[in-house]
Amino acid sequence: MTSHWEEFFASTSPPCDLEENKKLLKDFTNYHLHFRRKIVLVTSGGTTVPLEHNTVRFVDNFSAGTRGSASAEHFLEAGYAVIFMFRTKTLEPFVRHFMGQKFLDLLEINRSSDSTMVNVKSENIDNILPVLTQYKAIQERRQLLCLQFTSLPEYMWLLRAACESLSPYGPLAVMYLAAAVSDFYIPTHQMPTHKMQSDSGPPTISLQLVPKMLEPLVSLWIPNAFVVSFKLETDESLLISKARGALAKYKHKLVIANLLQTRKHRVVFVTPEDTQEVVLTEEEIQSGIEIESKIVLLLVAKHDKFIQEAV
Ligand code: 9Z3
Repeated sequence: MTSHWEEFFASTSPPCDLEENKKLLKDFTNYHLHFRRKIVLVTSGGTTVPLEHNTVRFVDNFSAGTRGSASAEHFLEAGYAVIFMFRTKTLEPFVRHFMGQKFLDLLEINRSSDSTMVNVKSENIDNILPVLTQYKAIQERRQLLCLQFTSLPEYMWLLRAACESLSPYGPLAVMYLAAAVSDFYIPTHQMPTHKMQSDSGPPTISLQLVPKMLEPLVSLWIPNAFVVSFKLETDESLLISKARGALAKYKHKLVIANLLQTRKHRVVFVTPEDTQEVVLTEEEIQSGIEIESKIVLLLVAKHDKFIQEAV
């Protein structure tokens, strides 16, 4: 019997850039495997679910990409090779520090008789230099690969391809699944080809459940990796029980549970045995500390223990 996730792939065309991304993944993972470096796949941002094949409208999943992009930076700092798989136009490592600033306003033109230079205005140098220095060092070490998705099918195909490339790492690989993935979608054969017309009256849209990819991911695609999924709720009373439910169902290592309203200063690490809160104090928030620095620090310790136990 074919399972729901197999049906999903059988009935959904791969994205047109999949082969190109597979090649980037292969090159990146082969390169770092040679050094036996720890590696992490960070997924970030939300998926869209198209309502028409020629997509004019779609349903979107909430996520700014803060969790993913900030965590990616902290994994890089901890020496990991990082595959950052993110929703187009959400936050990216390093670049995120300059969001909300007008790029052209950071620069100035200096003309002299024999040359024209574009420079960073002196008042911006202190902000840009530390980030740029880190970014250049990461580029030099080829430590970061960024890959983009937008729709749910693009995310699914890319996730499976990433798992294929990462599986030779065994326990050295961490799957850090912070992307907000849609739970509902319209299967290909039920989706209209063209833009829905308003003169046909209000549409009735029937969404189906998305097969949970965590199931084949943990049991088949990358069974020896350290898999960490995120659970997002808005109702505190459901948070821990839903996280425990996911652990029982998919048999992975750890769920990081968070509430939409408090996600920037409180998460809970949930394992089958216990729960552990990670919180920022008021002083830490005021001094600009990000909760992702604490999350990644704790995770790296857990991952190291996991690697030791696996050998
Ligand atoms: C999360 O819970 C992330 O922490 C957030 C981060 C999306 C809340 P931001 O990008 O937000 O910093 O604005 N991600 C997982 C969300 C999710 O869809 N989880 C599924 C679930 O809860 C499991 S795959 O059922």
